[in-house]
Amino acid sequence: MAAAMTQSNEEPEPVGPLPPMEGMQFPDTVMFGGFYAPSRIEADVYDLEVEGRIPPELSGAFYRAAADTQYPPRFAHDPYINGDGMIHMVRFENGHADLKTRYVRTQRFQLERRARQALFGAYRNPYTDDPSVAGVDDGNANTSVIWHAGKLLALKEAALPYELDPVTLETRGVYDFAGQIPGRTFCAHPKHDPLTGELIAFAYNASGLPDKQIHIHEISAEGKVTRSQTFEVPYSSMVHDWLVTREHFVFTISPMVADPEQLKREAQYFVWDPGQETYVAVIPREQGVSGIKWFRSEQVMETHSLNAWTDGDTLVADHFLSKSGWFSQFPKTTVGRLPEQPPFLHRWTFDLTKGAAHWDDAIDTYENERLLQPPAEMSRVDPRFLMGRYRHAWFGGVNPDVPMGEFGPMGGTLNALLHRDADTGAMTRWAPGAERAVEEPVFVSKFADADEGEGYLLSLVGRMDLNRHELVILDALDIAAGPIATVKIPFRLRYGFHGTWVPADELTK
Ligand code: V55
Ligand code: FE
Repeated sequence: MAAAMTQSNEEPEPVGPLPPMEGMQFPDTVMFGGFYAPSRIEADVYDLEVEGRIPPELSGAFYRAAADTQYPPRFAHDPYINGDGMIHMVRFENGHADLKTRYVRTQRFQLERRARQALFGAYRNPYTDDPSVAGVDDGNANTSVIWHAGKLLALKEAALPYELDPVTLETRGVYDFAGQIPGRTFCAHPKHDPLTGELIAFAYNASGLPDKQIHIHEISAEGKVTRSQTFEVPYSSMVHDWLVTREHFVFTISPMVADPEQLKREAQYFVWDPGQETYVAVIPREQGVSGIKWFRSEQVMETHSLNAWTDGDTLVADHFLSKSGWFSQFPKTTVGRLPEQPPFLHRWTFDLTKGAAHWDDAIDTYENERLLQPPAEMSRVDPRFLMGRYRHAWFGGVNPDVPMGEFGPMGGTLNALLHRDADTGAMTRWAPGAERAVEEPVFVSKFADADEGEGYLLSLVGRMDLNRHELVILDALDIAAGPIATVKIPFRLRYGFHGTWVPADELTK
């Protein structure tokens, strides 16, 4: 594998001393220009302008994490995901909406601000950092925001979480679960078990460099780590997301690979290696890693999961798969620069009487169905129905009336919101129109014991036509009717990734 990885059609960027900083100018590239340019605006705007009427019972806060690069990067191919964590919060109260945007004061952010320039080099590559920051954690808290055990946490899979004040967004510091978590990383996609209130998480490359271990952490509703386990994977893969059912954990190990030796020679952390296989690990929650079963897949990367459930010996996994992984973020591949392959919504159905104890013995033994022909990504289910059989799902998709751009993890070309009803197979769509893009939606139920899906769908919308953003509120079971309310944000944010909703009564506890 390592030998194959050194063949590249593109000149690698070597590791070495950082180039001198050439003024305060972001690169003239797609990722750093136009509507994708860093925003860097920390703002408080009270009583945002609203078109329509915000439902008065919508009371709480919408949070979203974005990567908003503070200083021009030191490497030309700096991926979007290397940007500094910026949190977008819209607080709803009695039909009013207030906006707050704040950078997470990570160690990295503060050191760079003091130096007035980037000191950390390539994504996750410590050999490219300025010597003045040697050994300093490079966490940038830019991928997701969750609420657990009364704490608001900003997440990054390459580091530990940062805790924030949920009202002021002030940074409280690195949160290591009071020392209960071994290792230097957490994940951006932990799952809340709606029945137990537990937070179920994993961590890969927890040594801080590419390695072949994955940790699984079970954290109680009160924030106590009740179990941490470790298992081995065939190679060091990017494991961005996963699936959790009431009975199983499911990991997809895909050819987005990292090599600790290569990092000493080349700047880029991940490489798509088409010579590598995709493997799937299914682990029983109760028994733990000793009950692991390996399956083999066609060559894909799970870009994000949607939901999964176990029914006896059958496990159904709905997730988004791409045949190229995230090339656009990590352009050097062993086959040169290929166009990014879009993600599609697939359903894998496993027969759990099959599967092998070791990946070497794994064979293809599951069904694979594409649930939707056009590309899709960035989904939500009603969180009360996560890990079990569910009916309603919402996700970003494609507006057939507007030409589609290149796909990337910033979700920039997801220009419609889709609702899928698994019981009827019905699909409905709301598309905001040309030069507008949606983000991953958040679902808010109308009241505590509302039926599945009975609630609101909130999504940020990028208005490229007006160089600003807005937040739309849709009836989750009738998105085609269009927004109930549109909350206007008077400036452009940088596109975000994932976030959450916290009800007002939780915030004031
Ligand atoms: C993603 C985002 C990341 C990351 C890895 O959504 C994958 C894709 C914002 O950080 O580190
Ligand atoms: Fe993600």
